[in-house]
Amino acid sequence: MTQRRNFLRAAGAAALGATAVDRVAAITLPEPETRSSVEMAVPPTPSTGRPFHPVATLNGWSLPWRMRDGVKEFHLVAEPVVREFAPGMTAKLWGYNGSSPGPTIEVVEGDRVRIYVTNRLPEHTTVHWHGITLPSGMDGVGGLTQPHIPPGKTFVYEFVPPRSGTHMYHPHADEMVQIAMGMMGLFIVHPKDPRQHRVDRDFAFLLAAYDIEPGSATPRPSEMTDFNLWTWNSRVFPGIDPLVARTGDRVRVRVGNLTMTNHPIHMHGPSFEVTGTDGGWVPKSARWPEVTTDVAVGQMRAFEFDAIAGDWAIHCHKAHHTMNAMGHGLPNMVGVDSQGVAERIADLIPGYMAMGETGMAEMGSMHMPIPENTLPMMSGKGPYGPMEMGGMFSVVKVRDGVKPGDYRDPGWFPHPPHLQAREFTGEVAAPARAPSPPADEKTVEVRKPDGGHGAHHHH
Ligand SMILES: [Cu+2]
Repeated sequence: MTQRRNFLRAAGAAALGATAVDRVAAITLPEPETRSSVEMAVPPTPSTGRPFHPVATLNGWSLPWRMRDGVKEFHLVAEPVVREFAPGMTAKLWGYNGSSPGPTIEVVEGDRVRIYVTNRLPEHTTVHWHGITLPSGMDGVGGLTQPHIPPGKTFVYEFVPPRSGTHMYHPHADEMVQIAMGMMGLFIVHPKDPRQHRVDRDFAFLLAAYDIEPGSATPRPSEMTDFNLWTWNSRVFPGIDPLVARTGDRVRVRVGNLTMTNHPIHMHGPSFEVTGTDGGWVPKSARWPEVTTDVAVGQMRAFEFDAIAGDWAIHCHKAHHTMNAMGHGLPNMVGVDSQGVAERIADLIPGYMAMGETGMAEMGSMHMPIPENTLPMMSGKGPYGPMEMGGMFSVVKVRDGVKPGDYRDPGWFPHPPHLQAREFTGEVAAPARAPSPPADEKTVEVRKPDGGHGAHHHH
């Protein structure tokens, strides 16, 4: 009922707003598609327009379009949404068409694209098409290239993406709030010739960071550096889809960064090559093999590899980005025997528990009381126990028998027993150790900082 009312209100608002732009378009505005499910929906091969191989947006979907007089027409609706970050926690965000990130927009280079944007937010917005070369008046910078889109109004953008690549869209209006609230989406431009840059599987996700106080659901948009939830497509591990492929598949992963810090994305197993940036494709002669690629703020990277059977971790290599909230302000207790202290504090604060004397791994298996709508700091259960991960982490699951177009989780990898680490039960010889210097030769040098460049002397 509510959805129906919202739809009618949206349709009314859209028709009203569009009169300012195009009276004819107002009558036939494409009906906005809405989806709030977190289940990945890979679109079928397109039935209209030029053929392309659709991307798999992790926990996401692609926006359907309508062909009208040879133009691909999309309808984006900027609106408040509810997003499940992982089972056990939902957040009140802003997004597009029912989701954050908004639906992926997929077009082909040379397509004429028309995008209606209806604003159902409580404040004005715009949409910037990040990385796409277009007329500057279509660039979506509020105040600079267009008036802002007021609440309740619809604007229309129209352009022809000249080259294929990995791009994104996001507001260029009150960005600090609107991006911090989850407003973003992927914009993929496919090559005109589908044989060009062809891969078997093409995954895509956006990096987003949120600051949501444990026990609450709305991000604090004024936060500048101290975020506590590190997400891929507004999901955290174990809520992030696995990247499923068949042994030998050529796989592409496209990553865009709309957080306020860089993320070194690291993949276990085969090495990969960065084949594309937000500026286009990297020439073959300029590619090199690596296993980690740093994605800076505002950047996009597409990398490719040949899939090898197994369960391969893929994650941000900043360790605190593979954790959820509550990782904040914990004193470093490694190596500290707090036994006596804990007992004394427990007298004052019932239920007090000392954490982290032997590292933090124990937290992966501890059942601590946590506030409602809050995820454990580290979780994710594997076939051999807790994985002690959260945040920006997933698994590339490669199997021999996966059918083309099948992205369903195949379960855990059945390691051949002789190819898996196991306990050694024989006699363990004394391990080699680095010799430690005799105690009397130990010296401690303390150098006082004397400041600036003058501190460096030549003798
Ligand atoms: Cu990171």
